[in-house]
Order: sequence, then structure tokens, then C-alpha cells
Amino acid sequence: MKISPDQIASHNQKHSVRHEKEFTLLTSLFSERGVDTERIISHLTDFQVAVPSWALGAGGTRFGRFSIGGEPRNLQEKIEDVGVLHALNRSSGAISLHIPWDIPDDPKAIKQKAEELDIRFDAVNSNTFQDQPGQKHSYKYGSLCHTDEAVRNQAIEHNIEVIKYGEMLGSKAITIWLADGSNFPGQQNFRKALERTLGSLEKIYDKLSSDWKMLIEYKPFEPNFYSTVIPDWGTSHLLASKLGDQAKTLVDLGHHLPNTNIEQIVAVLMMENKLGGFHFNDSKYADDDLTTGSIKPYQLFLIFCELVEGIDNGKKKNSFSSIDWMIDASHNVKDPLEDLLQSVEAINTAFTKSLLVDRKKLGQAREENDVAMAQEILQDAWQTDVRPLLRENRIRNRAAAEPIGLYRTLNVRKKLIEERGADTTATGL
Ligand SMILES: [Mn+2]
Repeated sequence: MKISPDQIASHNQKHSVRHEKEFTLLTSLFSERGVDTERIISHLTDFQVAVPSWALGAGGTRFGRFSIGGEPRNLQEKIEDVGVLHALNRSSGAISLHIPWDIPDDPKAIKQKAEELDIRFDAVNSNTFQDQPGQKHSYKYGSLCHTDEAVRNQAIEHNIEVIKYGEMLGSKAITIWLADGSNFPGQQNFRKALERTLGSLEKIYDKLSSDWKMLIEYKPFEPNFYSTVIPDWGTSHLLASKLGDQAKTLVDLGHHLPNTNIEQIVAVLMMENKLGGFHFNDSKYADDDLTTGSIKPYQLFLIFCELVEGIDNGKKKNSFSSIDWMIDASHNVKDPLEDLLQSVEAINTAFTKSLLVDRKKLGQAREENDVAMAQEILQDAWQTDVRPLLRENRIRNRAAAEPIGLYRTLNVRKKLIEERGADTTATGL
């Protein structure tokens, strides 16, 4: 399934009159406010969000899974699906792989396929949260933290193997998320578990090429329900600091206890040049993995405000391209491709609105402790309808004016079901 430039062009033609009207109005409002529209569009064009290979099929919960039909059956088809997304929005030009689910049989052919679709390989992810068939030692009681050195070594070797696959494809980072922890008080010695984890990470870190990053993800609970070895950003930051400059913290929006001030975490990590990557999703209660921006879009905007602030004002060098932007979500009831289009749109919306904040005025209000004015300035940006700007960026980059509209007009899911079958299952969560 491939979307042709002609299909995009004829779709865009249908939207051109209305779009021109809306975009012209927005541009004139922006110029009155002294907003540089071209600067924002250029940021948007550069901003690419990686799609996770494991989110292209239907996700499940521990209670069940409902098939969506036409799910990608192999890595080739996963890349094709990302190609569909990228053709529609030109903001999804990267894929994040999961090993062993996505071991490439023929790395050269896979790399070529991705290049044809203008897709690069973002961070590769290791998996020591489940046992694989034929695996010698079990991760039931942990992996990099395990009491038994043989289990730790197996997990270390797996991570090194993941780096090797990533190198074959042109990735520049490995993301490590550990399910390691304990279910009951007394089960695990907290300090020893963390020390063993650090020792294991050091051995993996030693194998990184100089242009690679190690992204250390944290999560407060689940699958373990009493303790997690890397429960929070502080522990991740501690490990990353001890490991070295190439190790950074990865913030997954769903990996916080309710009401955590994630934007403040982002600000502190950026101050230390330790924010390495992002996993976007949204949640109402815990690690719900819902569509980004579907529950707390204002929080997403506030996070982007800190990202913009950190990039412009950080003492150390930060840039949008030095952070790995990825979605990490699960789709239980929606078509995964539609869900991913919605997530990318929400991310770009929050990003664009954060660029509209009058930071000079905000800085002044803060210095003068003008609390009400500070809120007014944020609201002014937040309440602006930026959809015409996002559409303009897509049209200029030969993507669809309305991605989901075109996806539905072209009956993409129906065609994928015809091509691949109604009961295919993609590897994933
Ligand atoms: Mn994640």
C-alpha cells in the first residue's frame, strides 16, 4: 500500500480554497502580533516524530485483544505502514524498532526500503521484560539487576546484540526500559539491585560507538507492583550521570504517578543536558498509552514550552535534533494508523503553540512577579487555533491537507485487509 503524489495533489486541490482563506487570515493576525510564521513552519518541517514498530497493530490489555485487520506481518510491512503515515503528514519520517520482534532478516533490503520511503531508524529498543523461546535463563526475577550473574550476562549480551542490529540500520541510540523490580516488601535489596543494574549498564555503555546514545527509561510501577529498580527520573539521571555523557534520561509521559509535574522534570533534565528522548502518549490513570493529547493536551503544551525554553536558554548545547522524539502508545479500539496520525497532529499542535508564546513578555512578567500576566501570555498562545499553520506545513511538504480525511477516502485499512488478511497479528504489546 503506497499513497501516490497524484492522490495527495488531487486531495489538496479540493481543500485549497478554504485553506488559503484560513491561512491568509492567520498570517495577518500573526504579523500584527509580530510572530514570524516562516520560522515556525521551518521548525515544523524539521520536526520528525518516530513511530514505534510495536504500535502498528492492535494493542491488548491483560484481559484481551481485539484484532483490527490488515496488521503488518513483518518488518517490511511495518515500514510500509510508517511510509503511509509519512506520506500523509511528512512528520513521521522515522521508525523505532524493538528487538527481538523486529530482527531484520536482510538489513540491507530493509534499509533500502526505508530509504525509498524517506524513513530513518530511530532508537532501537531491547526487551528483557519477557522470556523468548529457547532462552537459557529466565527474567522472571529481573534482568540487568538479577542476583545471578549468568542472567545479568545474558541480558547484557542481548542489549549489545540490539546495538549491533541498530548499527546495521543506521540507528544512533538504544533505549533501555527495564521491568526489573519487586512485587513484595522484602523481596529485593533496593541498593544492591540498583548497584547490579549500574554494573550491567556500564558493560553495555562500553560497547556504544562515540556517536551513539543510551536512553534510560524509568517507570514507577508495572509489571512489578511494589518497587521498580529505575522508578523515576532522579534514578535514571543518577545512572546516566555515572555512566557518562552518552547516557541520557528518556521521559515517557505515561511513566509517572498521577499529577506529576512532567514539565518541571523536563526543565531540570534540560538544564543538565540529560534529556535524551521522549515517548509521547497520554493517560488518565497510569501507563494507559492512549493517543497523545487526547486527555491532557494542555500538559503537552506546557512540556513543549519547557523544551523550547531549554533549547533556547540552556547553558549547555541542546537542540530539537539532539532529542529523540518517539511515540509509545497502544491502540485497543482505534485503527492504529489513524491513532498515530492523531498523535502526531497533537504533538505538532502543542509544539507550534509553544513557539507562539511571547517569551520576552513572559520573562518580564516573571521578573515582576506578575502572576496573572504570566498566565495571560501562556493562554494567548494556547488558545490560538494553529490548524491552518499545520496544514500549510503539510501542503508545502507535499503531504495531505487533511491526513485522516485522505486516509479514509482512500480506504487504506480496507485495502490493507485485502492485502494482508483480516486476522493478521503484528508483534507488539
Ligand atoms: Mn516508553
